[in-house]
Amino acid sequence: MVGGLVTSFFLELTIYPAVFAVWKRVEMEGWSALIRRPDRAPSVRPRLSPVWRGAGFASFMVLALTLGLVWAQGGGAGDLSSAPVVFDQAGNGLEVTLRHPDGAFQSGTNRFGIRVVDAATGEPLAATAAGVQLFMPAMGAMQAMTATAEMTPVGSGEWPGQVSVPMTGEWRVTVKVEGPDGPREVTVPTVAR
Ligand SMILES: [Cu+2]
Repeated sequence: MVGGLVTSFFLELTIYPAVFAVWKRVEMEGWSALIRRPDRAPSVRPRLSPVWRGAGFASFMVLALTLGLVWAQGGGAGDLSSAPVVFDQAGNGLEVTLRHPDGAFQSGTNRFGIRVVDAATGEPLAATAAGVQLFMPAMGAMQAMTATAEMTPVGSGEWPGQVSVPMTGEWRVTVKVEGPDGPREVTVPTVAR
């Protein structure tokens, strides 16, 4: 997502104005404007009034910014399905794959994705709900901690999620699904960096 923001910012500042300039030239002078004619006097060239140039540029910027934002936001499901695998764990008739853009949970806000497959058929599980919870047992004077993720269904057996992890260290991730054969869960140890 950060990458998308940087790229779209770069596009807005460099590529789009250049494309806009070429487009305007072609609109005024036809495609021949793209061919350089050194013999032509520069004063012959018609010029857009500054108002039109400003308006055109402003509308282009708005469009570019909107596209950039949509791209950055929509990054969600798309780039999560190719993100590094944190774990791929079978148990209770399920196979759960958890992906995270950084390859591991971090302390702070995390976006991640899970994919749940029916271990018997190898097909995505037709589950109606999924829950993901991180648990860290009490250690010395420190109380046990729980972090519950917000999951969004996006398709068969796939959910992107978001969770706020209070600290680095060893956590147990429990993935619960409400499948056709009732609730099932898989617990996997992981380390938040
Ligand atoms: Cu702790």
